[in-house]
Amino acid sequence: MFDKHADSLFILMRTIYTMSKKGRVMKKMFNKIKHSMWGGIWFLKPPDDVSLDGYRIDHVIHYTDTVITIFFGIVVLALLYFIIRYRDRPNHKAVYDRGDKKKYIVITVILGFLVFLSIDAVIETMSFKDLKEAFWNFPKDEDVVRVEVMPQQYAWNIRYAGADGKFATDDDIVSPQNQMHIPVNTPVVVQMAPYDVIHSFYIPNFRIKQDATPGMITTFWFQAVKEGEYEIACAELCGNGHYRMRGILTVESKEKFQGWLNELALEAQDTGEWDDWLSDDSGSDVGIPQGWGWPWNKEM
Ligand SMILES: [Cu+2]
Repeated sequence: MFDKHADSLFILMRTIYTMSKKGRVMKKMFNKIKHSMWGGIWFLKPPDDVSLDGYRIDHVIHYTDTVITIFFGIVVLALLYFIIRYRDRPNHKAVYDRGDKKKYIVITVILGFLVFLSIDAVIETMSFKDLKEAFWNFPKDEDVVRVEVMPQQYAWNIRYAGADGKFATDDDIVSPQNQMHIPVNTPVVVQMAPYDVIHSFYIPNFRIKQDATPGMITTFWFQAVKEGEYEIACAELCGNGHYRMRGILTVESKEKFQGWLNELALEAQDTGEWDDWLSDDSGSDVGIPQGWGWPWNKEM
């Protein structure tokens, strides 16, 4: 008799324990969802934004997410309403309706305009404002770091102007493949042209994604506000080795950046050949193009 009571007591305690544990797990899950929604209504936390103007892109995405979620909710509610309101039931006769009465046409046009004005028009306005104020508003001051980027199957080639400040000259500095360094709090202007096919220069932490199109030199700019190492990815499926196009963008102080450039310049003087110290790029079938680079396109 006592045993039986002990047993039920044990089962009860175990149940309470499991439930409380489950409760904690549920709470944890809930907190996680709440936390990830904090940055908008994304369920995944976006990468840290470490750029001057990345917040603009985030705003457009958050706005889009919010408005389309509202419209989605309205559509689902309307569907539910009509499903219940016009369901099949005794003594209910279905009536055929072409929906071409003036009233319906007016409602449809108004709804269409509502969608167009609250989604398309607003996003378009936000985007053009951002382009004008930031992304197409290239820095005019002298304190700018210029970089030439030439993606190829399957690596990133990065070039700096060197001491003379001019590209396509002997003192250009070419960094080891897939390694880009920039100074913090300084505008970086990039000119990019691919060696072979279409690639796309993507730095998620900066909200920058720019296609590299054969036959074109594309210019874009960004500015880092936080030091650190960030990922460069190719965002255009460019062939079998597409996944290998992973680069590292190092953001460091101006002094460190200058030091890194000087070191590369010295190394190049020692070997007399830019790409010698890349030849041990093990297992890579990347043929590094010789003598790439172009005089900086001032028109941009
Ligand atoms: Cu690529």
